[in-house]
Amino acid sequence: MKIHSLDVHIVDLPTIRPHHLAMHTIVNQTIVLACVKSEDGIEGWAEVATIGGASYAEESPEAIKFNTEKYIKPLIIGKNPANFGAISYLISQNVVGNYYAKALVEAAIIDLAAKALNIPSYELFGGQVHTSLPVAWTLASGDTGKDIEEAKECLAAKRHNIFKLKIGMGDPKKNVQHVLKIKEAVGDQASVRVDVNQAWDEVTSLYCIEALEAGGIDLIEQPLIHWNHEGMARLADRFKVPIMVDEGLGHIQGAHHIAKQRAGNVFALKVGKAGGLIATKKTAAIAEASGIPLYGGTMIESSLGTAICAQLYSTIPEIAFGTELFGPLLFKDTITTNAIEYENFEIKIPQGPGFGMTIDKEKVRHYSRDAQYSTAT
Ligand code: MUC
Ligand code: MG
Repeated sequence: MKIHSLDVHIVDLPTIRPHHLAMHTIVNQTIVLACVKSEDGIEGWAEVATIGGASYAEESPEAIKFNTEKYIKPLIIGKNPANFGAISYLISQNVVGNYYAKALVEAAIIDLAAKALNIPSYELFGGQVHTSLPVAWTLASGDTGKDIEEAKECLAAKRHNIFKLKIGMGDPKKNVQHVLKIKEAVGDQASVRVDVNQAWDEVTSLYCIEALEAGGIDLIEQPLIHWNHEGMARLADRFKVPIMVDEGLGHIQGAHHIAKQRAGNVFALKVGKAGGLIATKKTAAIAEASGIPLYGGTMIESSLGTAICAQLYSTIPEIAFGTELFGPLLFKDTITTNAIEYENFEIKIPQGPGFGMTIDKEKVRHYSRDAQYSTAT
């Protein structure tokens, strides 16, 4: 079997409410979709997401699409999708960086390879260890009262009992008070964690983390700018509450350095930032070998991107801090005909073939930015 074509679509999907991060407020989440087709017409689909154009990661959705079409596509046409590891290696030898683009193409080829074998993609990664995984919800409405209401609804519906609060925007002291009010409202019924998205300096981190730790907060995600590994190591050494590295963790070489320096004592995995499923699995191995616990992160992907991450995370034995694969619940609409299921505070791992999701091409057409799409397929 050979890969015959690759198409990339930028899709803007509205969210159910504004989602506030330090660098951007999401009202329309942009996802990038890729479709690879074999000569005999089997399709492999994949999704990656980034946040706020180029404000969160170095690659914007437009850069992902352009570089995939111009520089990665010629490397994969005519190749056998069953050899997806060799194809990813070839891409890495010819394209520097561009991790989200690489993840997108690799995942589409894996979907195709698994569909051709009529098996779920996780079987290509050692098979499933988990059939479901704990799933956090991010409270990021920007309003304490609304966040408490949202948290209580989630608890009552048995949907989430882990809450992550985005507190990088605005006054750090007020944000800490906001977090502590929410923790007080949910008490021992839930784990409350914060994501600072790189917004604090070390001095601010010292007094804020002290107050958060005293208030029973369970995890502090990326307080410092992504390059400040030494600062992260000092914080991880100083506090009992775990300091998780997210934006600071990308390629596997960086993961190795962070592990050696203990520049964070929990790793937030993400398939996009690592550059694909193979690299994510390698990152998990680096963490395992270093005694660093894992968290299954998200870039707020819709159902397809969430299925990709969920299937891969399901093959990793220990995900001690659970996952945050809530993406589909934040979107008003979906680009697949089947949905990701959530039950009893967990995400159910989608079953195959491929990543287990069926694309709704009408919806892709409807939300796609690409005017060419209707004629291209
Ligand atoms: C991030 O930094 O973790 C994940 C959940 C969320 O609300 O934002 C993202 C990105
Ligand atoms: Mg984060």
